[in-house]
Amino acid sequence: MYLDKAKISIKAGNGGDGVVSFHREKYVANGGPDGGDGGNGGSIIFVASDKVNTLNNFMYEKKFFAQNGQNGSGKFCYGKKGEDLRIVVPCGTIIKDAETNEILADMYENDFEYVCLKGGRGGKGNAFFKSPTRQAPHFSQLGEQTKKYDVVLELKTIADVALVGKPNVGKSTLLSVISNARPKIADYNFTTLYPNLGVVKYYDNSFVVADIPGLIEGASDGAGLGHEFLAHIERTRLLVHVIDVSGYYGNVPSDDFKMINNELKLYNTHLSTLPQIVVFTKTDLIDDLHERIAEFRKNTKFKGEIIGISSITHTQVDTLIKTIYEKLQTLPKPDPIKVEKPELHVEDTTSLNIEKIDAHTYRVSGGYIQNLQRGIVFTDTASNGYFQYRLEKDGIIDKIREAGAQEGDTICMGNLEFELVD
Ligand SMILES: Nc1nc2c(ncn2[C@@H]2O[C@H](COP(=O)(O)OP(=O)(O)OP(=O)(O)O)[C@@H](O)[C@H]2O)c(=O)[nH]1
Ligand SMILES: [Mg+2]
Repeated sequence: MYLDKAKISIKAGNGGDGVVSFHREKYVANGGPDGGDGGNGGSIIFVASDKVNTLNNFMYEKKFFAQNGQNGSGKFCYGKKGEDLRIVVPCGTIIKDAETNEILADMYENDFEYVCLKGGRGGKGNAFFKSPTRQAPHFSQLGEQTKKYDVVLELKTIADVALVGKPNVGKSTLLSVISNARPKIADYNFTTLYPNLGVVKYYDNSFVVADIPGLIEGASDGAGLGHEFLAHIERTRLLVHVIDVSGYYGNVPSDDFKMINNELKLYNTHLSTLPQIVVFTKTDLIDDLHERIAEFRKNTKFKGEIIGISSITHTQVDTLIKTIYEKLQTLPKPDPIKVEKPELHVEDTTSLNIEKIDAHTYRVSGGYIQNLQRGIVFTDTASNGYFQYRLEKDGIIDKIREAGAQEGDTICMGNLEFELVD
């Protein structure tokens, strides 16, 4: 089981409602308003971690809803804030808006946090609305209601180095010798079915190596495990091209080298332009390494480093680690993928739509109305008066008339219906 793409639903918590409450105490007449604010809802926060390498956690769990804020209460008590929901993803996960496919974030660095959805704001309690002219407000504000969104998570592993080569040449064995990874190793093709990552220590420094399933001729047409996993090494800086030099299976190292390079080219030009270090493995089985290297150079014209190693006897393994580390110092780290859309949820407090639904009925909707109505208690005369005042002042009534509405026509706004009068 290996998941490198997942679609999940996320929702920040709703804001809690503010409340209407008045101070009550024996012998104290007309206590003032003491309704507390609602708590903010919890946010949805993605966290990058190098402790996980797959998106397997999202195989069954698809809904991630943060906690709602609690409603306020009397005696100026604030509602409790909803808890944030932190969703841990492997480093290198790209988060996209499922609807538009735009990139929201690249979870590039370990511990990087991305606040994808902010919790809904808590509503104000009536104590907040007290003013010199309004001593006893009988209204409070509702909490902000949040929306559910779908996002796609895509894993584009961040490794500095990738081991490429034919199956069974000893890639996983090498990874197990140089790093903390313990991949499966066996004497047959396609032992490795999914990418493995390992951290290689070099004195006080370290780098990350990815071991991917072996490639065979025709991988670009889907042969073997195909090109599927090359997407995982697109962000590496260096390829370590692993070749079985023993000839035990009748292979010719220079032919293997050309075949793999051709497959890389067929997959995408970027991978085939990465610098390579050639590693000849299984040198414990031969005693003419230098002749084999010379022949390889002659057949391939390869001018880069060639290091002969044995993962069994550990011959030259330290030299290889040092060579890789030093080469990496000359290669800049790739930049994170550019974010196309910085925010998933953009608060809309301005849009306004006026539509005629029949001869004498108009519907007014949009972010402006929703935002305004959130703070209105229609059973309260003062609050209601404020609503009407804003509709006039912000020119909404004029716009409704411009849309063709006449005296006596019905206007619908959210749950509210009223007649247009002068
Ligand atoms: N003698 C010898 N055998 C080795 C060496 N390195 C790996 N092997 C053996 O080669 C076989 C294949 O090793 P793996 O590490 O599984 O090879 P792989 O390249 O990861 O293979 P796939 O996952 O199938 O692509 C195993 O039997 C290993 O024990 C080596 O340096 N010397
Ligand atoms: Mg393997």
